[in-house]
Amino acid sequence: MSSPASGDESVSRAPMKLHWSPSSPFVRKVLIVAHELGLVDRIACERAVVGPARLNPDVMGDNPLNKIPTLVAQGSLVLFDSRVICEYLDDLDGRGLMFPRDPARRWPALRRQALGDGLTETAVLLRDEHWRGDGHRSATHLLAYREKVRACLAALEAEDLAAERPDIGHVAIACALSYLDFRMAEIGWREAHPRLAAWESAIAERPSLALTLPVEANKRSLSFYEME
Ligand SMILES: N[C@@H](CCC(=O)N[C@@H](CS)C(=O)NCC(=O)O)C(=O)O
Repeated sequence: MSSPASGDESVSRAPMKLHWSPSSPFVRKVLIVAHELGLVDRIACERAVVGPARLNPDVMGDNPLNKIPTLVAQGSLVLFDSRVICEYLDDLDGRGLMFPRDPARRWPALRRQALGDGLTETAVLLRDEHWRGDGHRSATHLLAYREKVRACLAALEAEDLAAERPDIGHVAIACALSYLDFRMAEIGWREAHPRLAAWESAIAERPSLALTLPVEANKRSLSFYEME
């Protein structure tokens, strides 16, 4: 009789725990990938309240960075951040759908993932700077973040995003755009970016995206130090 090894079916099909919030764009990225790969039933989402100044001991027990998504995969295997988790899920699936193996598709996909994630990160920084409140905001930082968001949107408008099925680059970009809609709809990016808007409305119809739309986690408004 052999003891379970990492390749053992019973081990590799074990449920996974995801530190999760319904409003996090990076958690959403992981869930979209899980839906696309048919792995979502393997993941148990556990609500985690975190913020840059809101430490969560449960999350920190698994990830010293206090960030979500964090995936407790199998046994002692704990993974973060969204890029690593998405690649892990793609590996579990085995078809290379999200992280193409062909270099001609792989590097554009990874570059787009970096662009999409970077846009989300900049939008988060912009939102956080706003949340600091009157007298605490840095006008210089606000200007720089807005300029980076503008430049990313211009770069995406020029990008040929057409594909038979989405890869990790498309998922990251779609998450970034819907995060702009969710947190800073006043930007109204669609009007000046018609190609990108047409691409976004088509990809948004996929069940993986429609089922994971961001939801406001808190009904009451939070102070800067409570923010998620
Ligand atoms: N690069 C990370 C970013 C994750 C991230 O910033 N998550 C936010 C929520 S959207 C977070 O956990 N913030 C808590 C903190 O900064 O301590 C990823 O791709 O997973």
